[in-house]
Amino acid sequence: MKIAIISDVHGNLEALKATLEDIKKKNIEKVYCLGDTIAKGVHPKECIDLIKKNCEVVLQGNTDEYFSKEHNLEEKEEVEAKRIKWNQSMLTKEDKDYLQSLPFCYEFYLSGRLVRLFHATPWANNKPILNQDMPYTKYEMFLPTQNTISNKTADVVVYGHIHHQYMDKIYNRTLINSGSVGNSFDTIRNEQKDGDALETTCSNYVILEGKENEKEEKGEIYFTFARVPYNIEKELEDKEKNIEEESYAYELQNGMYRNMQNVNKNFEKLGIDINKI
Ligand SMILES: [Mn+2]
Repeated sequence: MKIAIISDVHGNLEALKATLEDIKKKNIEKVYCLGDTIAKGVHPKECIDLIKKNCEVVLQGNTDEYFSKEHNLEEKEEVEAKRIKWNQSMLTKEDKDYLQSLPFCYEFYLSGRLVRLFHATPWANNKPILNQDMPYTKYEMFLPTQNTISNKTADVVVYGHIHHQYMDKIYNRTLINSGSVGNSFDTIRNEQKDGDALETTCSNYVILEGKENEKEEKGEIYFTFARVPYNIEKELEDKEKNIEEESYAYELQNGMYRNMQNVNKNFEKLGIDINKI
């Protein structure tokens, strides 16, 4: 059984279409989505429709939850109120109800391993856990919480949210970030050391392969990291509809987060000088 795990489409229709085509070409039986289908890009509705049609499991990301719920806009800062209104203007009531109804977590067995999926962490859908975080922080990603389906410690965790694909082994457990379909970026960028920015700005997803529903017998299991190019300029043709036009185009074209100061703060917390890596 091959399962494609996609995440963080963020309203990028060209990236999603290229990814689904790639999945089809590879004869992958199932597609699971870890959330954040909307926000940032100008095609949230089209992306929701494609996700609904193609994904057997769809989880709720922080932006799915945030932009589909009611807000008291008077309490929000002007820029934020504008952002909420803009994102909501592209969704129907049915879309919003659908996003609100999505589950937090999904679990299944593959070749004798308990695989757990969620958007960001098992305790909240908006906390970034980075590849650079310490092993004891990463270990917490495997632990059960009130949001998980079972109260077991997972063997394999696949999550999204940070838009940065990686795999790590922590105490003989496997932690994978699927990367982002529509808004990929690396968490470390350095103008002198960076190679081809398009390498980063591809759609990223992960393929799991193993024996589905096998709880006991530890058989072969495969993790494949996919990077699929897509037509970035075509996606940006509608960018004047985007209130975040410039920062959005910057992210798609450079594979770099618009607000690197926030990322750098995370590194500072870890005692890492971003200029020295
Ligand atoms: Mn997210």
